[in-house]
Amino acid sequence: MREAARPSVDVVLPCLDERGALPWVLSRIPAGYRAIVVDNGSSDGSAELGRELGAVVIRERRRGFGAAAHAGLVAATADYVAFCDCDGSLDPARLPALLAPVLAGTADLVLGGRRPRRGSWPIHARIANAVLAWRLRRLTGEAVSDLGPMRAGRRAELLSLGLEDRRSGYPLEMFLKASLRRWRIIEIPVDYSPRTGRSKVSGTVRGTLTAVRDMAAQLTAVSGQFRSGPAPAPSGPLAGRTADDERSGGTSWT
Ligand SMILES: Nc1nc2c(ncn2[C@@H]2O[C@H](COP(=O)(O)OP(=O)(O)O)[C@@H](O)[C@H]2O)c(=O)[nH]1
Ligand SMILES: [Mg+2]
Repeated sequence: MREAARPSVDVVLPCLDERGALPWVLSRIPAGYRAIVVDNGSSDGSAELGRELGAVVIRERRRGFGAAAHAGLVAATADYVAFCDCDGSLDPARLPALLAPVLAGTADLVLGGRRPRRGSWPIHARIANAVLAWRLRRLTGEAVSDLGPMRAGRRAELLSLGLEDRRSGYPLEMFLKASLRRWRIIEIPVDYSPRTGRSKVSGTVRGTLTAVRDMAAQLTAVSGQFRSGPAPAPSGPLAGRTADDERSGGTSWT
């Protein structure tokens, strides 16, 4: 019973009209983990379905992947937090493999490096992703092949990064700030399957342009800091929750 009150791992699932994928995604959440579906204004009944299927559902009114992901991080209470898309492209059953190095204390941030199956990625997304990963390797020295949305870390440390992007730059900002703080970042391969339902980012021109713009802004903002050397690792106990924590600003529990 204690485990239900305080899960070991909270899984943040940003969700915008993912009714078709939710049953499979939630059925794949590992035992002892808690699913937090962050409904980002769905009009297809995702929030109600998520609740029916036993997930914690919170609402985030501000649109944007980062707004949804961050609202989930702020709502989480477990010591460990994982992120996973809610579209059926990534299997939550893989999460314990990502958590293992964090739990063992050998990594601070674990990224799921996507290994695309046939049909899971339009060609422009595949190319853009490879170019981005190459730039990130050069800039940061981290051995990453992909900047995927599936990841795991410690809640207090993730909050202490003070992430500000609320759209498509959120995963990149997390990676860059973690690298600047000299976090131990590792990548673990994860299968990437064709999503269920309609894509909101890489499958649309508007979503792709927004993602490119958001990521370019993140790179511009921090690349100077990498050139002048990584920031020293924070000393003393990590700050824990940030000023961004208050659950206002559009997030509400349902
Ligand atoms: N793009 C986008 N995705 C959102 C938003 N809110 C929640 N999401 C979820 O974020 C995840 C990633 O979006 P997705 O459309 O799969 O992006 P793609 O994988 O690049 O095609 C999905 O689970 C979406 O439902 C939002 O405002 N914008
Ligand atoms: Mg997707």
